[in-house]
Amino acid sequence: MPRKKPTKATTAASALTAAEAVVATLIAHELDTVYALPGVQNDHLFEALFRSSERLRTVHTRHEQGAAYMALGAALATGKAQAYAVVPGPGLLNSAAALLTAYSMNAPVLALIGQIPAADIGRGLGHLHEIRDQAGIIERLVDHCALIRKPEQASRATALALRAMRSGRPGPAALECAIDVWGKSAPVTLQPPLPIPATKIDADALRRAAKRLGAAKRPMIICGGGAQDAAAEVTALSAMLQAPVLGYRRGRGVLDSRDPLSVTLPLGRDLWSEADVVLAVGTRLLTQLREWGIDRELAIIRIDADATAHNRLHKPAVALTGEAKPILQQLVAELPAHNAKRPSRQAEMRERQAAWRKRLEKLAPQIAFLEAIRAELPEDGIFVDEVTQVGFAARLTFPVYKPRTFLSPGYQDNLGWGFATALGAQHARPEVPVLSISGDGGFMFTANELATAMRHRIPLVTVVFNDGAFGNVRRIQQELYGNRLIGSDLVNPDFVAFAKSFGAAAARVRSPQDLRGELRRAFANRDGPSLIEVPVGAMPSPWEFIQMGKIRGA
Ligand SMILES: Cc1ncc(C[n+]2csc(CCOP(=O)(O)OP(=O)(O)O)c2C)c(N)n1
Ligand SMILES: [Mg+2]
Repeated sequence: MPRKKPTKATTAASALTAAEAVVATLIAHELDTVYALPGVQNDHLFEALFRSSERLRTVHTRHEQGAAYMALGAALATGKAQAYAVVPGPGLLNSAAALLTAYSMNAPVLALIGQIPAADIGRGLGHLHEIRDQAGIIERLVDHCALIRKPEQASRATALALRAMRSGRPGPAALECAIDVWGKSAPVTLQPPLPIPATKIDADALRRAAKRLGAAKRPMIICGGGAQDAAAEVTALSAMLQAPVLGYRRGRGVLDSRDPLSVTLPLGRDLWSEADVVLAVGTRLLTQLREWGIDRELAIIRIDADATAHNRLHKPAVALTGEAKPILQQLVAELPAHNAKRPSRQAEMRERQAAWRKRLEKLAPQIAFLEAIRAELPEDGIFVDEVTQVGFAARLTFPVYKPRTFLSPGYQDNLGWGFATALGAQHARPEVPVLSISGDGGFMFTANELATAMRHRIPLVTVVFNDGAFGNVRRIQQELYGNRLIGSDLVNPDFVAFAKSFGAAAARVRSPQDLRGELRRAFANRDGPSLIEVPVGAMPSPWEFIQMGKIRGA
């Protein structure tokens, strides 16, 4: 479909239901899928989805959290807006952890949420799925929400929500619509995509940033999720400044791990202690400012889409508000006029990375499995992280080559996000292999969505590391609470038989070498999902490499 130019002009009015207007507006914004779970409040919406199913696919899941996580995964893998639809009350609440995660990750996810009859909202009459102050609950989860009150408003409300999702700090939005409004029809004027305000770059601040960076002796760049669309600019700046680039969870893949200047957390902390200027791109810097510490010798230059984020913890030397890419483009253009000559830091970084790799060998079992995965996952394949031992190690050691190929849940770090999020990523990017890792604990949060993977033939490859425990919790109880184990042992199904019972391909392997072979087989099977169970023992703790404490300041 050719990209429509944003325009203020609107098309002529024709009679549409509110639901049809929303669907037509989603299509005009180039959405191609709604992840959804139906119910009576939304019957008219599904009727409209049925009628438009050639242009807007409906992918139904087995639980609302699956629908919302799939939309999140699709948004993270594509960088484009995605939508999900659920019934009110329990439907909304079932999807809420994913919506919260989308908020935390600034991911453009649109929630379409049903409502009880319009005239009775707020009256406490006990309608099906009624919940007190649904709008108030939604308001805490998103930056933009609205109730569609009549069909005439539906298209513009949708376009406004989709614009809000991409303006300022990006993130999710929600639209509510009552059971008796979705199906009402009226002459509706469809709202084409509204122009997204371009980043206005503060020229003075930009010059000051270029001067500071240009004069820096030991500059460093730290990337968060907000840098994912600025890989070329970060790469250019890193080379010009000989600045190492730290990416941990959401910032991984912005600079290719094969670049010697690309570093992860432990070495990043050492470099933070030595740096005189840090360029922070699309990151909250919470770990750095709260855990690692800061002093007057270190000047921070912040680029953040959210103007209110700059001064929350620390006043930066220079603050630039807006999308990272256009700001960094100008910085790349301005820097040569101010840039000092610096010796190459490549050899130094290679050496220091090697020294850290030696220390990280403590995580040998995790690293061996990750090496097997990296060897089989193509360069542009997507790795979806989880809150599990192999995931923690992946954040520290897994080489990532491209942006948007390492999906990690950010500060929610919510157990159980991985499998359904990965399903969404694979659904939205069918042309690349997606690999999901989970522990036995996390996998069971959304394991029911294997049915969704079968129904929609989603060729996701899932590796479940089974230690029969909430292993992370169990280890903490062993090490810090005198081995008083509570609530951390797990009784599991036979994961291979479980996956096969859905019709999925499944296998069990015990060694990294056998995992490689099975992965190759699984990636070749594009016909549907594959699960590989890896029985494992307790794994060494990664926490000494993650929570490393203060290194600067008083
Ligand atoms: C939503 C949510 N609930 C609880 C936790 C706390 N938590 C962190 S790790 C963990 C155990 C993970 O178990 P599993 O998935 O089997 O991975 P393992 O540590 O055994 O590798 C728990 C319960 C969390 N991070 N998120
Ligand atoms: Mg486990």
